[in-house]
Amino acid sequence: MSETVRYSVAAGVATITLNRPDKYNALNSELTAALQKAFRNAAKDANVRAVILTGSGKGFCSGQDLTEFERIRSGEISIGDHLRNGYNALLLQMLDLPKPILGAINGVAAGAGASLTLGCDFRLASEDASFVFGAFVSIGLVPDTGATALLPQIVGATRAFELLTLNNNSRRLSAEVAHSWGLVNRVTAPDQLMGKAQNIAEELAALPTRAIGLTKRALYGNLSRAIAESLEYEAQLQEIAARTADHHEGVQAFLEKRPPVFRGE
Ligand code: LHQ
Repeated sequence: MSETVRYSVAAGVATITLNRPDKYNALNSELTAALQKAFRNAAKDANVRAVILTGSGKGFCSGQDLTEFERIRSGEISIGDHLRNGYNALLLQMLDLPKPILGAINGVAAGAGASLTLGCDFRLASEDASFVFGAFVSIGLVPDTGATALLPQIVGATRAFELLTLNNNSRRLSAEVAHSWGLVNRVTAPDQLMGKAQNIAEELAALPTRAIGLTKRALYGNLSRAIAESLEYEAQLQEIAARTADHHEGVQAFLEKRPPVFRGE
């Protein structure tokens, strides 16, 4: 398996680790494909009865790798298809996996990285973790990877709008507030994160796996058509947003390490 994702199994628990620590585990095409493969492996291995998703280093996942955007901006890759084949397929894979997924959120989760935490069934956050749901809008894009469907369900529409617009890098949502808003199940000391994640995952793995899979279907199955529709709608809207001058400015500003100047164009 690709080095951009580490995969290991212990005591019925598969641990999938995003592994581009110098980029805060930004998602490039290789990493997204490797993640899809890891979830396929976890799905078909009968010895795996629970999954942990975590990140290596200081970040959980910083979303789309913005250095890869050049290929999207040049038109070499369609942003809608990039979402459909990459992130949307991955999120549906997570929601459809008939085994529990525990997100062990070790650091900052931004953009599609924050959306991936919503695809987990149980979120355990380190005290060092934080969320940047406004990362999409900060680069002139529409929230994607299911954030527009899942976030309002978890925190309510009022908080979802605020998070998806004003929750930028300088106004990160801390693990503590995320906990009080019901966005994460538990918060723990950083050095205890992986031990606690393994303990909870083993507890989940020891439960009747079929019943857990069916519980996931009951929880998300009714929503899955709505979520699939939302994912497709996000992809269509993203194609529009990606053509705006503000999006180009947002990405350019990040790459040049300067604040963006948006003109509403
Ligand atoms: C990065 C990234 C990154 C590359 C940190 N890329 N290098 C998907 C597909 C298609 C279309 C559209 O949409 C999407 C969904 C999306 O995910 S759109 C949103 C994409 N993500 C972002 O815009 C987040 C950009 N990153 C940030 O805002 C910050 O880096 C965060 C808040 C993640 C962390 O901030 P800091 O703690 O201040 O760390 P840093 O900014 O210094 O980042 C550490 C390193 O990681 C740094 O590299 P360097 O070589 O300078 O040390 C960053 O350049 C790199 N990095 N995110 N997404």
